[in-house]
Amino acid sequence: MQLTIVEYPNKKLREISKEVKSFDEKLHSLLDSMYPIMINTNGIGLAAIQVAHAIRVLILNIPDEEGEQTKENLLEIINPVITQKDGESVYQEGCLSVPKFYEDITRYETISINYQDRDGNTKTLEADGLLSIAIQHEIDHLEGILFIDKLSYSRRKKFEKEYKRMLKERKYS
Ligand code: QAP
Ligand code: CO
Repeated sequence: MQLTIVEYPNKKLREISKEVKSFDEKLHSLLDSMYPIMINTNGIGLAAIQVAHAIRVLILNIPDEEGEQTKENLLEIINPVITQKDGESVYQEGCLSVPKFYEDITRYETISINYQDRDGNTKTLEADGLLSIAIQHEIDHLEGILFIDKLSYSRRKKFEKEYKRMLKERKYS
């Protein structure tokens, strides 16, 4: 399946993604195609809406202690629901749909989620650290929310200005 990353300010990113009900070949094909595009663009997390599919699907591949990103650590998360959340942590986030921009964002430190895997089996996962941050970032995508929406008014203005400049420069290069 040929996929391309949808970039801000494309309105597609504002769509609310729909619950997955069929855990079929079509879903597997989408998941299988999302992984290489995430890896090739140096991502650690990707939601289906970022490749123009408005369904509640996300993948995560967090580097291990050695900094290695291995497919054994790939998480495929479908229809996630946060069931517990606790604490606060700040992390400098980025997003494949908002290239070249990074900002500190406050999120819950630890979360628990219920979700389904590619075969529809129900799972639970408790996460902290970068995994917890990444899951919250990707679940926001399912609601049409981007990390830049969480910036203060002044930082958001600064972002819009820098981003416009970046897009303009990219057009002429
Ligand atoms: C979401 O983000 C995330 O601007 C995943 O030029 C971010 O994979 C979760 C990326 C931070 C937790 C913490 C961004 C690649 C990748 C860029 C990503 C870029 C190239 C972002
Ligand atoms: Co993102």
